[in-house]
Amino acid sequence: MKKAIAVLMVVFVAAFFAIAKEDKPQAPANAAPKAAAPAVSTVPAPTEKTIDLGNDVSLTLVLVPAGEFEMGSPMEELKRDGDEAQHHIKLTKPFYMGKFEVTQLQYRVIMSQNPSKVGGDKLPVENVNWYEACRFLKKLSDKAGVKFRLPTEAEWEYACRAGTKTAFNTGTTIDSDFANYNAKDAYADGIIGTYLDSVCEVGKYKPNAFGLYDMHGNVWEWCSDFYDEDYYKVTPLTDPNGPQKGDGKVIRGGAWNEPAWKCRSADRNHRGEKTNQGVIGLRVVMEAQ
Ligand SMILES: [Ca+2]
Ligand SMILES: [Ca+2]
Repeated sequence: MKKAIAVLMVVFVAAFFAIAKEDKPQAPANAAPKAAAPAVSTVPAPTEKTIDLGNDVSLTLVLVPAGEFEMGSPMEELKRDGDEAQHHIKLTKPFYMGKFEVTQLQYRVIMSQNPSKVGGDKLPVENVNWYEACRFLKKLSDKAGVKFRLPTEAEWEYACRAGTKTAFNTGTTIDSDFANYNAKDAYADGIIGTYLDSVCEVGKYKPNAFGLYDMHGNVWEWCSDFYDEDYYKVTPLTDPNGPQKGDGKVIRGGAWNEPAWKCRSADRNHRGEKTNQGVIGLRVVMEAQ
């Protein structure tokens, strides 16, 4: 009798497991093996990067995304120049750009000297010619172990506009609450403002939508491109980097002594590579890794 019960229990337990096994959902015979999900980062790319220059000095950069924009100015823009014909440009690579103009402190820590006419650690370095700017960038690259360079003219304007299409990244006009320029005359529907008559500390005014300061005014900023007034007629529409030769190098953004119209996003200006002036400085670009 005991033996019969034991046999029954074995049969019962075996049947139970057989049923349980059948209840378990089975993968269809023809199902493909499940592919591993691609790694999706939920952490947004950093929008700022800070580079240590030693001696407690650092350099902060802002990530400028790849994108497209209308480079140049529309025909109706007040006081535009003939070299600003509007055309659609595509920049295929994001890049990091100096949040501020290069300061005298940053320049000195890399070059062990300061050429500026008006001294001050937080003032932008000025009175640097194009070759000196490039030497600074080379030494900075060697020190940081990353490539620094000047912006191309297209990168500069794209960064300045930060998505805006108006004469300034502040709108159809600008005033002395927004930038350091010669505000003795009003531009378009703007107002007459305070003229500081001097360079000022970087970062004093509000940044643009990319987080870049002083793109309008304070000091002109060297670009890597040669200047040619007709370049926009022949420019490649993707990642342009200027003509092969030209009348000096491009400077952008206007300066503390310039009227508003010379500080417009689209305004182009140029100087010989060996020109040192107290109104010209630079801003760095670091290639996004
Ligand atoms: Ca500037
Ligand atoms: Ca111009």
